[in-house]
Amino acid sequence: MKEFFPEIQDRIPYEGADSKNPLAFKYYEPNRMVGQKSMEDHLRFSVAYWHTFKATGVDPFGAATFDRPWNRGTTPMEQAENTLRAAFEFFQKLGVPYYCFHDRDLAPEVETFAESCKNLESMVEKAKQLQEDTGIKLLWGTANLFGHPRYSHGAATNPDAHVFAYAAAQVKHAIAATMELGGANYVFWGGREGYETLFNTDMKREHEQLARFFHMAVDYAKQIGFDGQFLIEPKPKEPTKHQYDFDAATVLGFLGAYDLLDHFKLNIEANHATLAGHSFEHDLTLASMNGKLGSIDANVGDTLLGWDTDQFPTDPAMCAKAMLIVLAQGGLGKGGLNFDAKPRRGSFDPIDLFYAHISGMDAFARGLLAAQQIMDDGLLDKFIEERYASYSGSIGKQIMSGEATFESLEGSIMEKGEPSLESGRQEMLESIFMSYF
Ligand code: XLS
Ligand code: CA
Ligand code: CA
Repeated sequence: MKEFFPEIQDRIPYEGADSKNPLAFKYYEPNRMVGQKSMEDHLRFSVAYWHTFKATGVDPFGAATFDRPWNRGTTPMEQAENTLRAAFEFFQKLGVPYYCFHDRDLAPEVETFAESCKNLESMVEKAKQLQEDTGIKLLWGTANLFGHPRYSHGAATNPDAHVFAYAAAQVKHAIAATMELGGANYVFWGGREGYETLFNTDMKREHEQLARFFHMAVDYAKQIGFDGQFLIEPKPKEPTKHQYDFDAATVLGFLGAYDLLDHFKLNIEANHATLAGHSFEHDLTLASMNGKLGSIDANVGDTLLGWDTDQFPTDPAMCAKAMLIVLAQGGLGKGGLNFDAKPRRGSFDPIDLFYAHISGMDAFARGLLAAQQIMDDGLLDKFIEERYASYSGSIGKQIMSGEATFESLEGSIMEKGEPSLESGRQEMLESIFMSYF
């Protein structure tokens, strides 16, 4: 069978930290035990079908640059089949256990809805066979509800109920496809669910429509017995000026308000957290502390650019901060680290996809090793514990148990007077963190 990555003969090897070979792992050693689990089980890496196989390198100023031989077939379905073969060759050679897709990445959308569904079913059948042959699994599936012009004004939040219905029909098939492939999760990213101007938008109504859509998805999953985890992926802007799923806190508030909290967790993307004006670790913590960190889109933005650049992560310190949160919650469960990332437009060769993923995997493997060490040593945790120690003392206990009142606290302040001040020791803690690299 024709190979699409002939430069890579075998699986990418692990060569250790001293290696200078860009086609080898320096830190990612899938079977190495870190704490109680192997690296592979901690990190659960996944490749994003859309960026890695379907992105073309087109930007607002210029044409496609990416050389992707699998996208050169004669018919759209032939291209889809070649892409699937290239994808599984890539997953195996790279050594990743998972992948993710949108319905329209896997199978082309054509003239009629019925035909598009047939294409998807046929591609799912082929993907299922390749999953069985290789042991590679689906981390999550999703539906593309933003690319086609019909979704210009949103999908579930569209002012036209006909478009809502179209989106519902499409998601029905995307969930079924995900289930057929044993997908561990199903993702809802807000696409164009947001607005450009309130002159033409009824925001309350659109929120209610979105909630109805999610309830229907929950009902459908129950009906067909899909037991994967539903995930919502927050993003503050782009493509719309104001996306409804702005950040982790906004999404959790929305789910609570519409009685949906029990059915969803969050898929936190690094680049989306920073676009919302947060750090990656802020949104991870917000999700995790609410028991809602389900999965991660592992990428990074550019500090000099204010949009979703979806670059590969290369900073082990950022990855360590993320992995500290993941370790503290006992792992990602059904979730994983999905590289929702693409090489720059000028990195157009197929082999650039290997360089990019290898460095992203190494950054997270290095981050995991540091995070485990930091956790085992316990210095940072101990500092935080001691910082809040007064809440285990008498006043603190009364405050947190609900026993204290404004009046009782006034009494205690009359007696005790001014509190003594403690340094937050930020620079000391930063220096401890840095010592693990
Ligand atoms: C876009 C999102 C998208 C989701 C899947 O910004 O990251 O790719 O992850 O629809
Ligand atoms: Ca994403
Ligand atoms: Ca993104």
